[in-house]
Amino acid sequence: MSRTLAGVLAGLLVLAAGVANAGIPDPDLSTCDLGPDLGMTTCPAGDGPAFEYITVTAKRADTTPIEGIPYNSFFFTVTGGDVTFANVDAETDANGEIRFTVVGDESIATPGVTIGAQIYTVVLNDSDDLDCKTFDLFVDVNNWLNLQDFIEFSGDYGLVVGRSDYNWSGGAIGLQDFILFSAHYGHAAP
Ligand SMILES: [Ca+2]
Ligand SMILES: [Ca+2]
Repeated sequence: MSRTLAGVLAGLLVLAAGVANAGIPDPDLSTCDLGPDLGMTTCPAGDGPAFEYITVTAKRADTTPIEGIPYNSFFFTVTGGDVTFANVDAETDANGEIRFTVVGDESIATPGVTIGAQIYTVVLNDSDDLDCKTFDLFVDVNNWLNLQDFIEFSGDYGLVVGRSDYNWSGGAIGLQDFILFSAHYGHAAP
């Protein structure tokens, strides 16, 4: 479905929601929030790891949460690079919340991207900065995780260096960071 057609259908859904008294999201009271992950690490191949989560909360103008809005009624605007969203939940829960994971690729430059959310045709007055780092930060930034990147990573191992803290654990470089790096070793941008 094209974005334009999706927007038109979403607009009709807003009307239907109003008629059914299901509630229309308030652009100021509805929010998008990041976490618990502190940031996203990207592979040039665009295959993860996934950032958990973008949580969008839908609330009416009277502050009550809106339950049951399906995931495909949510849209995102992203500046700073290309990312892919995947819904974790099928619809908003009793708190009006729905979660999405985010995966980026080599198009993202430090420090990251800014993400805004839209529910039906209602653009929320809330956006968040998602901090990003890449496995391919080192030496040549050639969109390929090769031996040079590994050598640089090895030099950071056991130290506190933000660039290699792939699991966003506060700067410490350890086994979990190595496991993440290893899983993407050899990957390159398509
Ligand atoms: Ca590289
Ligand atoms: Ca770490």
